[in-house]
Amino acid sequence: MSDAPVFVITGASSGIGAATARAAGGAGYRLVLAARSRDKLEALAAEVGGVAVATDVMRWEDNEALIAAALAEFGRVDVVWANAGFGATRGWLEETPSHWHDMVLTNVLGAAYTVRAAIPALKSSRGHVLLTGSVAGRRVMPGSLYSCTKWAVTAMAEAVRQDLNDTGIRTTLISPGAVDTPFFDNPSEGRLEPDDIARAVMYALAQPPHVDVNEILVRPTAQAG
Ligand code: NJP
Repeated sequence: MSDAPVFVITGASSGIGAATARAAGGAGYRLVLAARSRDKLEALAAEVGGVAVATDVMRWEDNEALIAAALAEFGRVDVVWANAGFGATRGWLEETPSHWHDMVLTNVLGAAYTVRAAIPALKSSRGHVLLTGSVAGRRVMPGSLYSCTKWAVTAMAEAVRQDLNDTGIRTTLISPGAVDTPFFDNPSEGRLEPDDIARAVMYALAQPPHVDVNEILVRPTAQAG
């Protein structure tokens, strides 16, 4: 039976999460892939291995079921990455209140739920928590409630790190600049590729146990803000 580390990724059906699943699968991790789109997850699992668990991170029960599925399949969890999230048009009058509702619940409460559900298993494995923040969680974007959600994730990473100090669990905030994924409605020149962020994640994971890379902020070489 394999003793390869087990990596749970939310937001794995697309973009940064899917690219990192490919990189981690190639590096030998056993994968647990989570998002709402079961069909995309199953296609990715067929390609890279691992299990697909349809999960809406806004729902606490789904996060519990995700970690339970990982434990049932593999018996342990070594890495959990709260990566699911999405944006909104800037401008305080631009998006519908229900879009705001789901964005805040996904980006903030969903991330907190995913980490919470995983902590008991991570304590056993002396594992690793990853959260996806943003450049927008390091500077204020005009009219951007999305930016506010990512400031909350920046704070969450440090709150979790301090809470789990002395447990052996490491905490890494991955803060991307613009990455060419379905996050954006339109393609554009000059963005990072999802693989660029996957390499940053793999770097943090590859460090020896006494090294905790607390944050990686990656911009395209030309990104003013
Ligand atoms: O975007 P995309 P990215 N429950 O749209 C999932 C942050 N970020 O890879 O549920 C569970 O390809 C969704 O799957 P589905 C960004 O804020 C990005 O760029 O099937 N899953 C999909 O797998 C986010 O935190 C940029 O629709 C839910 C995934 O989330 C992370 O990077 C810059 C869900 C989104 O994949 C990945 O985004 C930056 C839910 N309730 C930060 N709602 C950038 N692209 O430029 C959504 O600074 N998902």
